[in-house]
Amino acid sequence: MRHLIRQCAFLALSLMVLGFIKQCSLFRASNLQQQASASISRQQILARSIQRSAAAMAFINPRQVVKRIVAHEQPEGDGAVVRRSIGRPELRQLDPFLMLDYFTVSPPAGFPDHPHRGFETVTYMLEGAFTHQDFAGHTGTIQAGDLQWMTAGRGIVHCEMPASTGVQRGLQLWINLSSKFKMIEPNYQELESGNIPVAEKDGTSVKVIAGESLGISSPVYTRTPTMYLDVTMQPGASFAQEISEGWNSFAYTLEGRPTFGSKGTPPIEAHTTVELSHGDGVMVWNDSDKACRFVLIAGQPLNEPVFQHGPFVMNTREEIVEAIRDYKGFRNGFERAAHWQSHPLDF
Ligand code: FJE
Ligand code: FE
Repeated sequence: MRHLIRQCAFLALSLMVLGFIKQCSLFRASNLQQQASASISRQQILARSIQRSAAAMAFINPRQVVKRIVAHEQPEGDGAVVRRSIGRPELRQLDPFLMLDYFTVSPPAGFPDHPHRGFETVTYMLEGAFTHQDFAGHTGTIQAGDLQWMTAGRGIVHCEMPASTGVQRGLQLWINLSSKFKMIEPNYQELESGNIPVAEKDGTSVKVIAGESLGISSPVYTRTPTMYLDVTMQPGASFAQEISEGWNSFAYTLEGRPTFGSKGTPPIEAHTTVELSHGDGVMVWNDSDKACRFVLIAGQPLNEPVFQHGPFVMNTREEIVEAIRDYKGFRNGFERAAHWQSHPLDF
């Protein structure tokens, strides 16, 4: 009898121990399962964040919008109309940029004979055609999509006029030259539309006027390191553009409503200048249902004093006085201004 009781107690104890062991293993299994599912979701989170950073946060320090200013129409030249981006009172200059004008000109309006010294003018046609003539016998016509990159250096006298009837439109950017290049010989770089490289990716098309975008480089030589892109984005497209740290940058919107800097910030209407903060690049989205177009411009600041008197841009007041004296006295780069006048155009 005592033997039977001992056997039953042993059996009960064994069952209890077995149960306990089973519970322990179950606990361990479920704990392992939890750990496994935790480690999978951590991996997934990591993968998702890598994807996100590649698509939307391509930069360590993405540039953001610090200023947005609408460019209203104003008279300029002889009967021309411009929307001034850089160069207006709220955006006096953005080193090395002195001016960006979106010009609309119909004959007989235009920009008749006038001088330049100390900087570069970059004329990019959007619609129609423009002819220039200078005092050194250099003439040419640029059509929609063509570019003229003119280094005025020590002196140019020229005219810039419509080359046909009706409305002609374009952009003219003024880029300052460093003191060591202000008095160099004048130079022209002219690119027909077909010679401006185009980069395309996922609904974004970039005409690379200067610098590099999406692995494509422009052949234009920039004395003042400059990036100049003409960007068109289809609805839903996003675009990541690297911009050298320390360079100043801005965009000028032509069509549609692009979003700059951070997704969800207000889209920018046409004919608005957007000044960007410093950083290693900028993100742009087209979250609207129409294509958008803008120019994105960046340059290495010169960090030099700027003295400007109309079309003369130097470092000191004395140099400006000298430029005016040289121009009026046909000296020091302006010799050929003595016997030159542009010819009227016939079309
Ligand atoms: C000007 C000095 C200038 N915006 N946009 C003084 F050089 C000019 C001038 C231009 C200009 C030319 C073109 Cl093609 C396009 C421009 C200024 O030529 F208008 C003033 N008042
Ligand atoms: Fe000019």
